Amino acid sequence: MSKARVVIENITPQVDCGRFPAKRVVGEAVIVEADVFTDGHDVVSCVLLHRRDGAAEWVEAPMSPLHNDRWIARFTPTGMGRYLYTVRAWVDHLATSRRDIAKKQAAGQDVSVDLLRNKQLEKAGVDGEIVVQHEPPCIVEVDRERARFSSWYELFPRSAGTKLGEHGTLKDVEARLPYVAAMGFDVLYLPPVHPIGRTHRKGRNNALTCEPGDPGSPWAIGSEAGGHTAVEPGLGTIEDFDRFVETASHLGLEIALDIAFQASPDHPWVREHPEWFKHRPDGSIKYAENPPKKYQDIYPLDFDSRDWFGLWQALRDVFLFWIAHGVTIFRVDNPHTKAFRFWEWCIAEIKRDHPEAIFLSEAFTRPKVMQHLAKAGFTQSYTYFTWRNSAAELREYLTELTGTEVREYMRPNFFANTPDILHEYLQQGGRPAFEVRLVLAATLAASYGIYSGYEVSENVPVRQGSEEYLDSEKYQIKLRDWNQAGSLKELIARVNEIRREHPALQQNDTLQFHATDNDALLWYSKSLGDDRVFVAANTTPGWMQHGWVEVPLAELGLLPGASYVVEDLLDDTRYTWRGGWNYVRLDPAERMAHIFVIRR
Ligand code: Z3D
Repeated sequence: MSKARVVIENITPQVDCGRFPAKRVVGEAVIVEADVFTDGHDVVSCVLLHRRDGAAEWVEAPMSPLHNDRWIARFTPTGMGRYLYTVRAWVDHLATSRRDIAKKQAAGQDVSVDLLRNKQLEKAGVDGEIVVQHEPPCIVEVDRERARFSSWYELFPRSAGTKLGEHGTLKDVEARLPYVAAMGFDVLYLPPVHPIGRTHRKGRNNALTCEPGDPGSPWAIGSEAGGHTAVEPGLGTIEDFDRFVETASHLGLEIALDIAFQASPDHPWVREHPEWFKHRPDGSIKYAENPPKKYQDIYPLDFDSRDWFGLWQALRDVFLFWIAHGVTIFRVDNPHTKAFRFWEWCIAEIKRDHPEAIFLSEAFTRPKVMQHLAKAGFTQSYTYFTWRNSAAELREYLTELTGTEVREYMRPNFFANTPDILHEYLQQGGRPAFEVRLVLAATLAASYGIYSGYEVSENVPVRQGSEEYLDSEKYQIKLRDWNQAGSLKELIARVNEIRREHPALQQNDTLQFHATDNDALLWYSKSLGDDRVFVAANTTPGWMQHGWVEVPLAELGLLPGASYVVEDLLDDTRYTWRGGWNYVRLDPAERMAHIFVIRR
């Protein structure tokens, strides 16, 4: 019980009543708001308290009133790690007395008694008032910049060779690094690089039996050569790996590794830790699944194991092993098929000593499950982007991601394709579809990625109605001509350059869709400070689309009849526009999108 009269409610940002942290990057302000009020007419005062987790003292910042009893203040974390914040408030008797005296004086009333009372209050100060502090404090997890803004390229190292039928090595991938760097990517993501099992090894096109010489799926981890902390001998040695990471970093590329917690029947863990697997009454272990997908070449780990904590620690140590080899970005395979509390523990454990670590959640599952993984600590998340293709679907989905509280904890990473997902839209739309999906991914989301082959518009499915590639690299080595005519590599390089030059594209919070009179066109902008980028995109690769798009003149400080120049950053073309509504024409034969800035 307390006679405190002030109420503090609805602090934002706050995820699940403070159960999980919100997310920010270093140097990004945390703008804190709260409802603060009291009964009657007394004046309330409040301050924001913030501190780095582990620091002894709160830092105090005054809060300012907005409207409707809402207050605001901000702080800017200067380092990575967790920060705590809360709001402290009190009924401010002195401020109340001063306000009332001023009112009475203005009305010509006698204030002599009030002045005496005011003196007493001045002597008592804040100490004389009952201060309320919201408990528990809220948490914000502060990551490095790349957590928010990153451009990913995925390739299979074993396909990096130059001779047909030869297994590419890490040295071969080194030779391809300049190609990836020249396209402007900053994260190079590799599917698992570990030894691949032999038992139940899959053959080409997901065949349940393999032919001699078939390399198997890299996700079928573990053989007599080792498990999650070993390098597939066909790729090289751990020393080769270290050098590869080093060479990549000189080219501005960070390596992201795929961490897939599962085991081929030949994985050392199957023998050394039988208790980490679920055995059926006949002693066998059932293969893994992610319905409707069947992974006949791997065993799932059993998070119900009696030795669950031993398992947790071993999995954590896999991350620590690769961190010791210079990798701090991890794409985590099917995290929704592992215990959520394991992720919460594991990611926190790792970030305590390595706050620079970034975890991308590969979960294409129910929205709540994806969101929970983000709350549990995943830095970035794959999304449904591949399956949102019409303008209306994109508008609705992006509004959910960037315009609701989801944005406080889930950072989307828009992959335009993956080795598992070649969407029908790309299969049927050909090069124009690849062009527009690239521009959309790269301008709608601050983090995006492509899987190699995208730049040469690879679009042949294994069979009609399937999203799997024909002759998928998941089961065989593939050679390609990266210099073929029609490659999108220049467009990709330009788009990545635009992303680097325009801070507006390095965040998602300010995304706005603007009006157009053609439903097949998508017309949107992002802004940050003085930087503002507009995008017009044709979402129907088979058809020319034209129509009128509305420029928010007032927001830009332009008068209704003003004329101004819009410049397409993709090809430096300039157009003179006038007033709010202007005409665009996007013909697949010429271009699928404009990325505009306004020049005055
Ligand atoms: C995906 C992985 C590949 C093949 C399967 C094969 C399996 C194990 C999957 C399991 C998770 C994730 C990966 N979505 O490629 O599946 O497609 O046929 O059974 O080897 O690996 O790790 O992206």
